[in-house]
Amino acid sequence: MSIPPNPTPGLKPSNGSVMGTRVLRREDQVLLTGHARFVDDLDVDGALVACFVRSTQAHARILSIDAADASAVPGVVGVLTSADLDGLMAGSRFPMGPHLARSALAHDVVRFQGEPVAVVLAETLHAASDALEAVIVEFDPLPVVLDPEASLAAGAAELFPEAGSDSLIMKFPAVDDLHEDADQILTARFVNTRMSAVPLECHGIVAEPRGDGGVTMHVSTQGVHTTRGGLAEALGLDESLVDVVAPWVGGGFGAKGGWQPEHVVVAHLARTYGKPVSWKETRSENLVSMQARDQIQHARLGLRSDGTITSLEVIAISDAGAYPGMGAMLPMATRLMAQGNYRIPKIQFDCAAVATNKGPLGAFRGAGRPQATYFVERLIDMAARELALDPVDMRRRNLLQQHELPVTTATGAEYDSGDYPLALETAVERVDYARVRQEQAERRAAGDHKQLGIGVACYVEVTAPFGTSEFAGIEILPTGRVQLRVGTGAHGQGHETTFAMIVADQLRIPVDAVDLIQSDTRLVERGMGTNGSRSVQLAGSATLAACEQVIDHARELAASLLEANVEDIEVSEGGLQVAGVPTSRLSWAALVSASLDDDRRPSHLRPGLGADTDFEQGCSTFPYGAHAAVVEVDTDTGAVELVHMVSVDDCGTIINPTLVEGQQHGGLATGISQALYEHIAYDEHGNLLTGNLASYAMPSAAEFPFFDTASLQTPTPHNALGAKGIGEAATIGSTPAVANAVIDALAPMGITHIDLPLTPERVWRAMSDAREGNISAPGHPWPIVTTGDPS
Ligand code: MCN
Repeated sequence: MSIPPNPTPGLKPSNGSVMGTRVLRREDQVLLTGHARFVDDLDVDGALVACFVRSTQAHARILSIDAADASAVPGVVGVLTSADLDGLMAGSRFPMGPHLARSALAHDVVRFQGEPVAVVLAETLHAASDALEAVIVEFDPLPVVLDPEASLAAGAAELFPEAGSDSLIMKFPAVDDLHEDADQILTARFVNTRMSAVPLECHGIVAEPRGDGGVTMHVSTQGVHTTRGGLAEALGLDESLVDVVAPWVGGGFGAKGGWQPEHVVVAHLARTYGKPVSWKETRSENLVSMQARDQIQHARLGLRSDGTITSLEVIAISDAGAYPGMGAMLPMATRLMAQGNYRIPKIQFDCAAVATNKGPLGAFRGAGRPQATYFVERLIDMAARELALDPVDMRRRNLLQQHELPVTTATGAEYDSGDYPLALETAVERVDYARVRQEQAERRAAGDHKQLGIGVACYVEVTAPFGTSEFAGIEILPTGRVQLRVGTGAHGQGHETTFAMIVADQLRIPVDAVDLIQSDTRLVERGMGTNGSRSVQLAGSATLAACEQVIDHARELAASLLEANVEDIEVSEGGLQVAGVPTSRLSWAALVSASLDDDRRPSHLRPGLGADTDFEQGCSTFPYGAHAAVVEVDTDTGAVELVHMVSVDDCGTIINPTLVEGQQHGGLATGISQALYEHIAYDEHGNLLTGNLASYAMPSAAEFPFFDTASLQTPTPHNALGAKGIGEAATIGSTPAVANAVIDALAPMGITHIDLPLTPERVWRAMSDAREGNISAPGHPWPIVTTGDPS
């Protein structure tokens, strides 16, 4: 197979279009010079400050809350508990029924350490902080549930007795004779770590009461309209009475897609007290509540002796934490992607979500898909070892070929386009696979204390999985500048640049002549925000469609003004012209002013040059890629060093290669970090052990080698841009690639698996055990998932 030397698109396509070129991020000027204003920078006159009293217990009944001393602290305006909030509920994007619903402040029972039980409202942050210390909460501890498998097996209802169960089970119709074609079945259990999204900016809100009983909120959020909908419902208000504005947002990584109970409380207080109220989350508050992943999979892979995969059986158990919502839905995304890039004729995949006394589980970069790729790619490596096949060969034997796409998988994913073998071969070539294997053999033979490991992983993922339509509107102003409004909300991705490029390309104007308006419900009519790597394909396509409508309209106007046929009017640099007659042309500014002039505008045309569109893609898209990692494992200490990381990613047609590479780099850091470093940990009482960045292992750039990235471009047929998403892709393939590399280094010791993260301690323990001949076989019984609604 021939490999393109560097498939990353070049600087400038030959047709002169700005699309696909390395336009520098327009937003960096304001960000790098410190002029961007985040929620914390908003200085609202007379704003009161809210701080939350949080549970010290993981599971307990609240016996009493004594706020007398706290209320007496100078500057304190009030200390409120659930009893003072008229039954205010937090609301949920994914409600799981009345028995599992959450109070905005804990009512009677707390279900995780850090759950808000009271709120202090004060004139200053200092007063509020002092008062927090003076609130005395008396708890009566309840049994703490931290093991979702044990809870599922016992059918426990410790957290939600009224619901009758702490588990939600999603069981699908049985696949007939599932493993009948298998010569052997490989069994394994995987734990996908509990992590935190750790955006640079934590949650924050400033809520200002409006004169009409409504409220305007500045919130650090990825989706202002979703946040408005949720807050309006929780407050019992019509949406017209709620405005949500996101100023600059310092990262979200999927975890700022909705709203927090704290947001609801703050908005309620602003309306009740008739004053602006702000809340700025601390890092430790963020770490107790912004948690994600945490899924256990029990898997059986059916195999023929030649390495052909025949079948897959999985039970995925999501540890949904204290209040199942998003955490109960995520296994469904895992299920959708369970077939990976392979031909697997039969799949039985059932799921359960279990409530435990940990922070409520939410979304985080990849949201359900990394869980799938991790177990699929670990299984393939295990199978290769079992069958004495090279892991790359094992993949080659089972990969779906380009001509087999589009295809609907056994779990219902509709893969649109891709060349999975090309991605794998590109990664293998770039990592210099044969040479690294050779060096590995030499080090093994020499008994080098630093052993080399090489891991590969293929992935396919789903983008635009939650909502396949998006809004965009454009307006050309009399100055010739263009205003673009989109329903998505960038929080680091560079949309100001990307969407401006699409408009610039269509209207043949400079990228700098486009102003992006986003993340403000007062200025943008509707939208579903930024999540699931949906923005470019959906809002970008809506932008393209809006431009086309404006051009159609403007061509009619120009034809009339230039006394030419509409068919002869074409877009030229900065305006429209009669084809082949550059002297007969009108700039966009001239066209707008003519259009606003009743005497010059033909009567059948409306004034102004603008268009609003809702692009409906109607389906998701499926980017793919392959990653390869080379690690050195110190067999004395267990320390792992990542020495080479190759990432080959497809996101369909690329708008801006520099921004795509930025997403690849960020995604890789997240995925590698899950493999090696990050892990939310609790002790046996449900105390969070990783409540700050000294104990939660957040890596910096110093922990990584320079990433070796390449792009493939297989356009999707589902939108005119040909674009799929890239925002999460590199996260998804990198975790299993690195994990496979570490296990590969340790293979001669007989080690077949270590649960993430592969910290020096875990690797060292596995090596010590192996040296003592203690290799653990799958010791966990297959979980029984018997009931549930097949829907
Ligand atoms: N792009 C492109 N061509 C394409 C697709 C994308 O040039 N075919 C480029 C564009 O420049 C676009 C960027 O890649 O600005 C990301 O586009 P897309 O894949 O559509 O993803 P979204 O813009 O919808 O971003 C969401 C995605 C998600 S789900 C998470 S989580 C995540 C991520 O983006 N969170 C981020 N990347 C992040 N980056 C930063 N800095 N901060 C976060 O919180």
